Amino acid sequence: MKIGIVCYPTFGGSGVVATELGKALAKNGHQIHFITYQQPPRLDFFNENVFYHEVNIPAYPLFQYAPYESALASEMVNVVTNENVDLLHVHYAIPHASAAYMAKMILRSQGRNVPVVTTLHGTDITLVGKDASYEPVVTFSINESDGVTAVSENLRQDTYAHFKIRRDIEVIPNFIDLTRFQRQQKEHFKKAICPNGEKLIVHTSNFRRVKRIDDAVMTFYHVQQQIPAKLLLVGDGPERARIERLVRDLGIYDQVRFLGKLDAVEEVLSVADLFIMPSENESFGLAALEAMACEVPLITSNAGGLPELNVQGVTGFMSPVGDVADMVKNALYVLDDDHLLEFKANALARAKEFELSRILPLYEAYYERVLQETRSIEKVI
Ligand code: GMT
Repeated sequence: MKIGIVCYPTFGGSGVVATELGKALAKNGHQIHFITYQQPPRLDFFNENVFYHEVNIPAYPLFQYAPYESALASEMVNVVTNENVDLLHVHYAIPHASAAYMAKMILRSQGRNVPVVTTLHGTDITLVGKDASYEPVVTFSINESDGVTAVSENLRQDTYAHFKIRRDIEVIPNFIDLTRFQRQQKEHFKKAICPNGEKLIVHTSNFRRVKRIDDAVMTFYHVQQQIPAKLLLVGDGPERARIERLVRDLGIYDQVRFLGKLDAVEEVLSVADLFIMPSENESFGLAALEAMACEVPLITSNAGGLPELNVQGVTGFMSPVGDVADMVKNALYVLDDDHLLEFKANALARAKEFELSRILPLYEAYYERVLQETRSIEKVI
């Protein structure tokens, strides 16, 4: 198949899923055309089946806001036409699904039918998409997609609850490449950060409010009062300065390290004892899955799709959003040497259920189904 993939070229979950999916499809012999405004961070290698098309947005003094959606739709039309693309797969509804609809209509006017698959990732539905400024466009473009997937059952249900959706949504969860995400021998790194055998807690995110990093810090604050511990915060974003102030005000700056955006996050996860994700909402929690693959148990909230990943009392624990006292209690239980090894093994076993080789065929089968449906509709017309 020749597939056009549209995504945000960022370290964020949807961009990572789209890029890793494209790479895996290319390895399976499909021809993949990435269409983005910048080279995605994980697309830094050569593969004969991977192509990259940059969306060019010419500057013009009249534009206070550059018309990205139009430029993206035009690039989709060009790529489909020039490269004979069979199907477009857009990740994150806003504005990719509506740009894809526009491209589809232009192509149809030229006698070419190209189906569009939209994958909903989370904030495009739960946070941004619901806003009245976007809602009609999101509803329309989901309904007009030829296939729609969501990364968890919870996100699927949320989409039906918040938008008037007339079509089926297929759940295809996030996946993990266990050849990359696996526990590595990084003892020198662990010794440097935890020279006295402290327990190491890690949080990774894009430092947005929805991640409730205060709760991660407050949980750590209480944990380190009871056992020697360190906290690593990986990632960057709008909350960084505020969280740094909180850490200073609590007097724990020496025990907390801000590592910024890291590409090789698996190296940090390899030395972690516990991963903390107290999010207000989390459609799936790819960062938590990456931690589990590196044998790190979880302390998470029970928001969104997290109960579909974190098995209560087995791979870690879930607490109600904002219940720091419960997270402290659970973290101390998991970090206890009598329990830690079992939780680590359970985390890895659960991660294996989301191995790339299990999830990739679901996407391939879904593409086939959508293509067949499009062909049979064409025959009727
Ligand atoms: O975590 C983020 O805020 C980034 C966001 C994105 O859209 O890039 O991640 C979302 O998509 C990921 C991949 O499907 C999911 O694993 C994350 O749970 C989801 N984030 C939220 O729902 C907050």
